[in-house]
Amino acid sequence: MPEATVQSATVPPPVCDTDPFSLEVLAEPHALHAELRAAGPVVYLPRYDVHVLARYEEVRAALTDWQHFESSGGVGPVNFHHEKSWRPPSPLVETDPPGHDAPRRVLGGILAPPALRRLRARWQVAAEALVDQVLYAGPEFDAFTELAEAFPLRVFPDAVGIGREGREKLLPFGDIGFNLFGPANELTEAGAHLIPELSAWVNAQCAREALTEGGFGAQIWEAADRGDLTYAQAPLVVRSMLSAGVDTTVHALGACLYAFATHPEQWQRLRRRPELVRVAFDEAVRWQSPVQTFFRTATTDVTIAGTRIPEDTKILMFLGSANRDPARWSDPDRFDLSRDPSGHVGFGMGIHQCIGQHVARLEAEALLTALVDRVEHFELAGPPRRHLNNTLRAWASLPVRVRPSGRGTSPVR
Ligand code: 4IA
Repeated sequence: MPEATVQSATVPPPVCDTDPFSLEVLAEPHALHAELRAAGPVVYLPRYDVHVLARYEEVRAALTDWQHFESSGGVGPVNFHHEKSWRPPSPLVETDPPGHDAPRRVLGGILAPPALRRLRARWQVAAEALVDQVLYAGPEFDAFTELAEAFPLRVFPDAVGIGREGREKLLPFGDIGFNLFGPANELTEAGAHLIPELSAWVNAQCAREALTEGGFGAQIWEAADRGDLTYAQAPLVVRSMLSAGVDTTVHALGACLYAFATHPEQWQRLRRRPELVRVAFDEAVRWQSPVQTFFRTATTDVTIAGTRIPEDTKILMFLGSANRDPARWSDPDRFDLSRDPSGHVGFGMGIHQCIGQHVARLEAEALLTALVDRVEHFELAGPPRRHLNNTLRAWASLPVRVRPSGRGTSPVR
């Protein structure tokens, strides 16, 4: 095709000057999302020299087209083809086939629903004990710190098989990692001084000797023994679980608890039909999108809706915006258990779709089921506070007041 034809077939995208990673937008992103969706299917952001996708259809299409929108160039704004990452690239989220296949297959098996079945009863008991303990102390508490943070920290590090010492470093490590999937700004600067210590601790937890027998981590090393992974990949796959598996679940549970504290009628619906817990979790993930954004790199010149995205440049996808696109969802800003939230892109889509989602669902099911039995009514007892992060829609505090049903057991400690 002659060059002139290519040129004339290409339309310049609308330009947006707003910084999506400014603290103001991170605190309240929905107005910008609506503006980007209305502007067009592709918008150019000169500030970061990236094309952005904020509509459901285009976000989904890019997520499922790894051949044109690769992850190997990094899923943040840094282009790994030209600049070094802050850490050795993840063999899962920062690679593509063929390198991606073996780590994906191994971890996918370890975290698949049948493999998780042995955890269900134990996690249910742990959730009931935690909820009983919190309710015993009184009807007002911080549902974010005491439940959404506390529950994953009680069960997930044990399931991976890391030691007891230093677990308080997991959340700050995750926070730093998710900030670094965004641009250098005051949030990345605030965490920079902690990177050496936190990374050294996390890397030490990934060593074979640090992992207890039978846990997810030990199973990854056994896969290396079988030749299903290289010994160089094994610790990095353990690192992926510790990077991606804590903060994400914590803020997704925060999203659930915020949803029910602000939608008491939806809580009543869940209490009448507890089999909706899984729908509730996915609807909360759609509605809040704990992971808001991710980047890809164009492997060739790619044309989306007439706009040319040049080879080797970055594309920014707004998962949180796609999940509230009125062209895909009716009344998208409503948290509603009567809708079918499947098809949301809160866990991504395609070959990189969240590999830990079954673990997250199991944690949510345990915690929400324990609460359904024990709490008749939820409400906010004060203003909830956000925690700002470049990638996560996160919480700092969620004060609630509850009316216990009186069906709990005495606290187990
Ligand atoms: C990794 C997308 C996000 C949840 C994520 C973060 C880190 C890693 C994977 C996924 O380190 O592999």
